[in-house]
Amino acid sequence: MSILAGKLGLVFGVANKRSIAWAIAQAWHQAGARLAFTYQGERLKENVAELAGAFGEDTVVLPCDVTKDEEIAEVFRQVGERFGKLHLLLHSVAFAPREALEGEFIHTSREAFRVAHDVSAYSLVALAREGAPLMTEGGSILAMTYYGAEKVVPRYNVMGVAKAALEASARYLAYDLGPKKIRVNCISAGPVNTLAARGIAGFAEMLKHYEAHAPLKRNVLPEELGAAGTFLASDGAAAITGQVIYVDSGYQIMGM
Ligand code: NAD
Ligand code: 0WE
Repeated sequence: MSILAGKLGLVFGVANKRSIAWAIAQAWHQAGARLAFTYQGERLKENVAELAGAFGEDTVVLPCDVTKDEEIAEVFRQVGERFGKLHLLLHSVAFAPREALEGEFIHTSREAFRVAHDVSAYSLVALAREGAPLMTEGGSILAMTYYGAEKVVPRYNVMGVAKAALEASARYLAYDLGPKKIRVNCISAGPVNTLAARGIAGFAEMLKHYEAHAPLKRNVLPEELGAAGTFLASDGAAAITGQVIYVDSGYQIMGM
């Protein structure tokens, strides 16, 4: 079932094979999309090039630190040159300085707040603005978020505030880009053991907490994020925009 046949996509946020971006990229690829990838810095170049190579040796792989306007501009210039147009864009990028994810939110420094919002929220606005002109046949922009945007998850701290900004940004972008048939949605994922999650104190307990309390009594699988991402990218979701879709084993519905 090639529901994304003929679609051209650009993926931000692959660090390694455990990245949520990689799970969604694989699903998009299996659904027939042709993809290009970006990586954050030299350190990740080989990793991403090797993974992307699985989709063919000529897969486009470009550097992009999302805090750098010049790098963003260059990515879309290159994608314009190689693809000519674009249908799908995945934003699977987040960062807050480590010290901001420890201890109390009240101690968040001005600089940590700025960095978290720049990398994790503003970047969606920048990527949407630069990507939209290539989405001449309409498109689907997808961003990854987390429940800490709407309820307090101890130690998620400034990332929760940045995710709230990301989700609100997705709604305003959905309004701006709707007339161009470009949809903007978020997937709110339950916890997944990735590079960004590893080393978070208490992460293993969080996985156990979901197993105990989520209606489905289990954690989310990366391929389930891929399947949801494929649906949102497909014409089956043609009338869905500005939404946050929970792929979290049902955890978000619980009050206790
Ligand atoms: P990951 O570490 O594999 O991915 C995070 C990515 O962000 C990396 O590829 C990293 O290179 C990129 N990144 C950070 N700063 C960047 C910058 N300045 N420029 C460009 N890229 C930058 O971890 P992941 O868990 O796959 O995270 C992907 C997304 O999913 C994030 O938005 C995260 O908040 C979200 N999310 C994760 C979980 C989870 O439990 N793992 C749950 C819900 C949502
Ligand atoms: O969005 C995230 C994590 C994003 C993240 C991770 C790190 C670790 C390394 C952002 N910045 C950094 N900075 C670093 O230095 N998640 C949804 C996973 C996550 O992180 C948590 C969680 C969950 C869930 C942190 C505290 C509590 C829960």
